[in-house]
Amino acid sequence: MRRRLLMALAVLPAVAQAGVEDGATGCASAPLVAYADLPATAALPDPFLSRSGAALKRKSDWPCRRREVSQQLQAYELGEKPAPVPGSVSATLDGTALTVTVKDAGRSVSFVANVQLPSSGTPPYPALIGIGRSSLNNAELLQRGVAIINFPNDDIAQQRNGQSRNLGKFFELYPQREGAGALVAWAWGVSRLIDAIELGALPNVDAGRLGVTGCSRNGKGALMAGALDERVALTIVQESGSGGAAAWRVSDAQKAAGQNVQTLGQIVQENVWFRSSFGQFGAGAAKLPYDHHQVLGLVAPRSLLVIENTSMEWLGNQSAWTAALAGREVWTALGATDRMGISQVGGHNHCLLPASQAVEVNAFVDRFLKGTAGVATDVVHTDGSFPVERSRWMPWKTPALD
Ligand code: MCU
Repeated sequence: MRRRLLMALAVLPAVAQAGVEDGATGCASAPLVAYADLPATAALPDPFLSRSGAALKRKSDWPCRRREVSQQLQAYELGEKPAPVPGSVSATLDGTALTVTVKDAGRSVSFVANVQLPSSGTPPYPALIGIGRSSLNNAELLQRGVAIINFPNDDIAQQRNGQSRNLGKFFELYPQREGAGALVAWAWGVSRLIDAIELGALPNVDAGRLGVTGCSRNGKGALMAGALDERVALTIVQESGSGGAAAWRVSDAQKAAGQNVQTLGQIVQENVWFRSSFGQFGAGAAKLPYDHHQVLGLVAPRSLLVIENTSMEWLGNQSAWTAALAGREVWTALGATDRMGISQVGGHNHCLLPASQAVEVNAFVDRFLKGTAGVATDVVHTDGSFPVERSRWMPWKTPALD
């Protein structure tokens, strides 16, 4: 009997275990608060207090806390990410063009992602998904054994200007979701691309070793894609600025100090990256029950590298430094500090990766996508002069969770 069972198991096809976008289960959270009832909080909110006010005690408390912040981010800022629909994704590969088709409720859309395979290594390769494209050291990454996939984000949700609202394939599939921001539409699309890879649409790519990256506006997208899908092993957010690595509150403070910084109030006018109702926070970010240090924290305990450019005041250089340091405390609480890196280097054009940061990208890619042992990823530095006012912005304590 026992022998027969073992034989039956052995002939099962070797299907890789599919991951899940959000692995939290059995969470009991205090309800979301309506905008009118949100209290103003000057400091960056405490990442370690759940919505009920209870302090986190164990590492195992993190998935439900993470879910709470993800819900807040979607409810107030991005728009809700549609849940995966089982059986809705199919894909075909023609040369380097991967066509992904998603069907839901009688509607169907297709998008094309372009795939470049590396010139070294052994398949299945790890892969980096570029929002639009990757602005990293791509030639080097391909030589080092990493595939690069271009995700056509503008096709999923347009971002030309403030008139781009509700345009793109996401809104063709989900017309009832108008008002959602482009960032969440892109994050949804990246998840469907990952579904297709998990289905085996790219036989030479390893669905268990995927990263996302993007620069500037597309860096904001990379952050949201990594934050909202736990199947993403490594997130590299490049010069994302306000709406990405920067904290809305600290950007408001930079602006109040006379600097030319993009704030929440400005960004909701410029483009459609955020849900239309996000404009209600435009007078100031203090009513948000979270800030972007916690959006960075949604990636924890997976790996995150934040690359910023100190020369660009508009991006909220001081704000991104402060928020990234605050966000890194989440990894510290989870005992995974060296999975989160912060690198801020100026003196170069926007989205042109300096050689010193390419070294850091390679280290994160080697350790977290290629799985190379013994690679140091302790990266925390800025060439800016940004004294961090911890008592002002982080008046909370980082717990050592059991
Ligand atoms: C840093 O990302 C944006 C920024 O938020 C915008 O204000 C500016 O117009 O464009 C940046 C960008 O995407 O540059 C390519």
